[in-house]
Amino acid sequence: MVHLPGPSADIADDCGSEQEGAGQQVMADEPVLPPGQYIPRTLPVLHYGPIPAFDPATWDLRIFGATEAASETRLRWTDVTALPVSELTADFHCVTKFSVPGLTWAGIPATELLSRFPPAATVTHVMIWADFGYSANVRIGDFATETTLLATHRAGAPLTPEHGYPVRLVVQHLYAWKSVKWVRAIEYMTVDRRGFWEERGYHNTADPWREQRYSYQELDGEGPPL
Ligand SMILES: Nc1nc2c(c(=O)[nH]1)N[C@H]1C(S)=C(S)[C@@H](COP(=O)(O)O)O[C@H]1N2
Ligand SMILES: [Mo]
Repeated sequence: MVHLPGPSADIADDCGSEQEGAGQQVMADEPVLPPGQYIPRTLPVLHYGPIPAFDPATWDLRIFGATEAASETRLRWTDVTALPVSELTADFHCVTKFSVPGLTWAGIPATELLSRFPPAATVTHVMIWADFGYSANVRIGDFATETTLLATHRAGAPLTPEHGYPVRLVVQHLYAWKSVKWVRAIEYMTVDRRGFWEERGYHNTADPWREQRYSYQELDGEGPPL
């Protein structure tokens, strides 16, 4: 069943606000999707390159770059599993236009990592690194949102290998390519750099509610070039 996008895009254009929900009619059981999105039958698996093997004895998560402390942090898997967790239910929006409503995640809030391993005051962005060179840059404000998680679980069970086991980022309010699977490092940056897809023609910010899909939209703010 294909779900057609709600009127949020038109409303945003008319009133100059990108917020959804203002005055629109929505059926109670119909999720409101960002413009141009549809709901697929199942959660697709989508990534570039192979699924990395996980060995808890050698695996680590590095926090490096412009840290407040002089040195970088290297967490082992047992360090990560000792951190506090929280839960999140959120829709998942891929730039290829599928949206999966109501996924339930559990994991370490990004705010928890930021408070335990603080960035320098000058940090503006983070680069989230995975195995095999995949990366995504995220503005510090998007990363520091309460709903941003380093997820270890989905639907009450550990992530499956293809969905990012042992740990993936979930930035629920951005297109899913920013939700890096198999996270191995968090780099604090004082100058923005583009990640894997951002360097290959995708939007630097990636807000699905503003339909920020492609990098050319950055030139004139919104929409395709005339
Ligand atoms: N490491 C890594 N993470 C990644 C990707 C990737 O290629 N490599 N693809 C991204 C994209 S484009 C999407 S849509 C989601 C898909 O997540 P899923 O496979 O769990 O549905 O993962 C994101 N995270
Ligand atoms: Mo995607």
